[in-house]
Amino acid sequence: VSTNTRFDLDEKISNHPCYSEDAHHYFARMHVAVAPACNIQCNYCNRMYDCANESRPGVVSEVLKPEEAVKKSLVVAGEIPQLSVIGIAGPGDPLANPEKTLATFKGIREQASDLRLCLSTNGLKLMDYIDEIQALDIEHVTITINAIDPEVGKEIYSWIYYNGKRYKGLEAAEILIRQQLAGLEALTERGILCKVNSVLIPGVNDLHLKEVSKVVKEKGAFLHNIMPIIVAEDTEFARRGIREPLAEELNELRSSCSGDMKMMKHCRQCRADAVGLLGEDRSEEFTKEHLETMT
Ligand code: CLF
Repeated sequence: VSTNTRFDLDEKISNHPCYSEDAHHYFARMHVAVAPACNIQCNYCNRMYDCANESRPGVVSEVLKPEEAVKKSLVVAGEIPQLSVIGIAGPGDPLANPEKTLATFKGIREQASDLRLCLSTNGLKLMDYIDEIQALDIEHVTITINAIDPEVGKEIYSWIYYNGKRYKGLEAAEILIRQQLAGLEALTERGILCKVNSVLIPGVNDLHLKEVSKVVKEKGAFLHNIMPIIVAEDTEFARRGIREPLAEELNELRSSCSGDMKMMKHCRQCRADAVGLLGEDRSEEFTKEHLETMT
């Protein structure tokens, strides 16, 4: 790694609370929930709550229009000086709502150029938006990759909706995984920092995640975040009797994956409308209703 590249990297992560464990004590992020639709069905999701890809399932975020999200970003940046990152992570998939997601990022880029932009996606539609992501200077992208083997993937995803067609089973998993890995490579080639999230699902992908970690590292991921499944009511995995992993199982897996790629250990599985430092939730202070009285 040349000195310049190292400097660029340090600069990019220095105030991002998820990418730098040190930064998370001092810098805050806000998620704006502008993306309600989704283009895949994961077996850990019941579609009533926030997406478990990145955000905490079991809570319902208040969905905003792009202009409301831009306004909220400006107000909250004024109220919370540590705010450094605006992320879009749901409550569905941001790139299944491309107009809303891109209009929001564009508005923030134009009106608050010092905020970093962060995107979290299942990756199915990433390849269609690589140019836009780069043009908007979105420096951090998270892709949730729960499997790289379609045989494992078909146990996790029940269907995908891709280019106007619904796919199921093995074929769905093959397309999704192919698009995720292609998206990861394309982004890292352009110098966009990528984090991979994987949901640890005991009995489904626990023995496979080491391989996932190895492959995503080869494809350029900067950070791997293995998150424990939260088994929500009325989901396919709840019906199948899948359990949540024990803390020791999670720790053991994270240690066994950590080669020379960084493993994230401070993730707090935020809501799709989280506000504040990681681990503190100030979303209730900045609801639509409150914002109207503030401006
Ligand atoms: Fe949000 Fe995600 Fe960006 Fe962070 S959260 S879109 S990378 S700004 Fe962070 Fe929250 Fe864990 Fe996500 S602690 S759920 S890793």
